[in-house]
Amino acid sequence: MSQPIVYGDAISTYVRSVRLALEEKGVPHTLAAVDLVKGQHKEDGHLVRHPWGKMPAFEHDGILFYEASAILRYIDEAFPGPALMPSTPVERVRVNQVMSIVDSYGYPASITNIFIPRVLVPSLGGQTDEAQVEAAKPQAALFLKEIDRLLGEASYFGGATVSLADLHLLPVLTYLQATPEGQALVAATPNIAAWMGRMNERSSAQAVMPAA
Ligand SMILES: N[C@@H](CCC(=O)N[C@@H](CS)C(=O)NCC(=O)O)C(=O)O
Repeated sequence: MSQPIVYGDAISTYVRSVRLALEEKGVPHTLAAVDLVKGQHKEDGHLVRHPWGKMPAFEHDGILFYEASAILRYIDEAFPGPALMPSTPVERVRVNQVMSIVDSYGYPASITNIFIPRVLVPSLGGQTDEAQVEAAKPQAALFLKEIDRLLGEASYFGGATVSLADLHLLPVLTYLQATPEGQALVAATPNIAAWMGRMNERSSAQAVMPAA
């Protein structure tokens, strides 16, 4: 089996989720840099990998595909190492539900509408769109409330061991928590705050998200 290639930028949440899964499985991989800030994901070289001009794209054993949740499930199934999906239908539906919540509601509220205007835009010399951030706050609060409810008292979203849901969620919450709005939301959900502490102690998180 050849070493997989992740095409993307190390700062991207979805790239991070894929690399976290590879680390959890103990799979060495290559990160082929596609610079997000420079917009290389919109250039022809990357559009052949991902026609929507997003990241990550993933290559393994001569096949090339994209969509982070599909890549995550592939990694879990194609490589040996600890299973990242739980074994019972009830646990599996929880994992799939959380992954879908991240994609449909969590990422747009937390990253597109809070982290990017609050942190990324100013870091590049621009100004935060306060109305954009303000409008996203109720959705971000609902996101935290729901994932808190879904985690409950469990250690991880799939139960006793780390799952794809945990790896899909961690990079998004890490960036959300880097904003004052997100910090307040995480602090108000102690189970999620404790889960983040557990996740950040993992060697996978330390390898992929060194600043976390
Ligand atoms: N549906 C895609 C979304 C990927 C995505 O939105 N990636 C972000 C980086 S975290 C991106 O490429 N943003 C650049 C853009 O939207 O122009 C997936 O699940 O892989």
